[in-house]
Amino acid sequence: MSSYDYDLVVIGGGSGGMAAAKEAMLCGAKKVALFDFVKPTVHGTKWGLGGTCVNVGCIPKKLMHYAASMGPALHGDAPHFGWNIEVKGHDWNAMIDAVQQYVKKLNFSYRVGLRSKKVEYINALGRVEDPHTVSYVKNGETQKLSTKYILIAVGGRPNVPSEEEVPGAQQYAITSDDLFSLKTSPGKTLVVGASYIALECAGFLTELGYPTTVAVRSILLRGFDRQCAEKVGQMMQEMGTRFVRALPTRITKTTSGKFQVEFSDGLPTEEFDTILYATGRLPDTQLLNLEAVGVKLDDKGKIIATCEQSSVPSLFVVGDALSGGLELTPVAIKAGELLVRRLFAGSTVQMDYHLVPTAVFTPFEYGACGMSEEAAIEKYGQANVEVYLFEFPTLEIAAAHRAKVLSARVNEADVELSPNSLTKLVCLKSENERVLGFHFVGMNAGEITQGYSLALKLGCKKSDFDSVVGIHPTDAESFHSLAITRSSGESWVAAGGCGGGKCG
Ligand code: FAD
Ligand code: NA7
Repeated sequence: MSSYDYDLVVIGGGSGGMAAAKEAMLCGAKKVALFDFVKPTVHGTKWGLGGTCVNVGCIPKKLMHYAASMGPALHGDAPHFGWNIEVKGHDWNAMIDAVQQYVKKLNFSYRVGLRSKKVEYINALGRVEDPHTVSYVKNGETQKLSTKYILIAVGGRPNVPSEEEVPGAQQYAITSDDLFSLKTSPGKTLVVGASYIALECAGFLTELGYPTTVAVRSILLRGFDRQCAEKVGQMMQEMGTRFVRALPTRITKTTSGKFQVEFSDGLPTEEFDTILYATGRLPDTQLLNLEAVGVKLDDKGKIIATCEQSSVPSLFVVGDALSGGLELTPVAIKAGELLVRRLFAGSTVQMDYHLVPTAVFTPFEYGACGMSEEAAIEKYGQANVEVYLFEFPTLEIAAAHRAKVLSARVNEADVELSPNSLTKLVCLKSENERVLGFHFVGMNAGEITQGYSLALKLGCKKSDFDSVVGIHPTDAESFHSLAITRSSGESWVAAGGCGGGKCG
């Protein structure tokens, strides 16, 4: 008989925590409790069970990406192919209702999921008292639970510069935590930050028709392949997003309710309806009392762990709060499930954080698995890395003659978009061109990259790609006829042709 009230107490009911709690019950744990509590944003936004992904992350983001992608298709492509429809514009509130209704449905199903697995759900802030005790406050009274294991899965929250750094930012700016349930349409928007969250939000706001400016501190999509990151930026710019290399230095509210932004680098002061900060996220570990019980944290407050086990042996961590991890939902879920299988079902399988595929859901998506060209060269040397490239327009977009939105502003109406797809393989010469990095910028890059990540996991070579017959006409078939190397000095931009294919 266990001397503890619980086998496992999970703090945080997001992607990792929910998955681990339910899996623990399937693996033979007798009693599992899960805490989830959402601290409202400075604007009072809060949400239900399920954590960042379902409420203020992947799910509403992907739905808005989809909603937004209909804009260019309806305005540009549809009339070209004979559709006679009157598009009166976009109703922000209708979209928010649709998205939030779906999120609420998911919140409900997540509660049912916990109940059906007999996980006890406690809607309160959990705090670690000692390596085997978690406390919380209920009706003004402190309650304590004893447990064999504690799993921290508290995720993170957006980090906005302090009042000293950028006066007005904390008070007036919203973050992704507010955007997906915003009650009024954002209007003219300034997005600060150049990571995937910033670019995804700027991308869908632009496509929905809101004039959107991105304030970039240094480079786009740090950590990703540079050529692909620049391609994402180029396509966003052509579709109407404005990029400035300057940052807000002060934000004030005008009498008309707009926000006046003073900028660095000589950029003139400008008014916006909405300021969205997407300048990174910090782990939500401050209120957990972790250092007092001996848990080692890194300089961002993330938990340092080996195989998800912290410096306190009974305390584990998965998801965004893990130091050195990857801030992605499927990573949190898999790490949580594998961990509890080891704790309760005798498994020895560890989480593999390598070759994790990921996608950036910008208007033309970017999917990647493995190393960027820069990382490969840094590790293996320039002479040992070969890069195969092809840049081409998607068949349907080329046939629709989709025009640059940017061109309207510079009075060059009807200039067609540049080739919207970039196909790229980064290969290791000394291992028979083993593919180190798979990269695709284009339509449905998320779907395409998921499939190819299996090939990378299996250690595929460039010759394996060459041996596969493509599906015509698709963008993905371009991966099976890649012939132009960076070292050849030839242009990798298609001259004519039919999308990703080789015909013609
Ligand atoms: P979370 O899902 O963040 O859940 C943590 C939960 O713990 C929260 O509900 C929090 O309120 C609660 N909590 C915190 N402290 C306590 C406490 N003391 N007591 C009780 N409860 C507490 N990932 C992808 O894979 N694909 C995407 O497309 C994608 N898009 C994203 C878009 C945005 C805008 C954002 C912000 C993130 C996105 N992510 C995406 C990342 C993904 O959402 C996270 O990696 C994932 O949610 C992390 O899961 P987690 O379990 O670590 O924590
Ligand atoms: P990231 O990846 O840390 O990105 C933060 C972005 O915000 C990045 O573009 C930063 O520019 C920018 N930034 C950070 N601070 C500021 C300030 N003060 N002003 C302007 N711009 C700023 O965080 P995310 O949350 O977007 O991504 C989290 C994880 O997702 C990340 O770890 C990856 O695993 C994927 P910089 O490049 O630093 O100049």
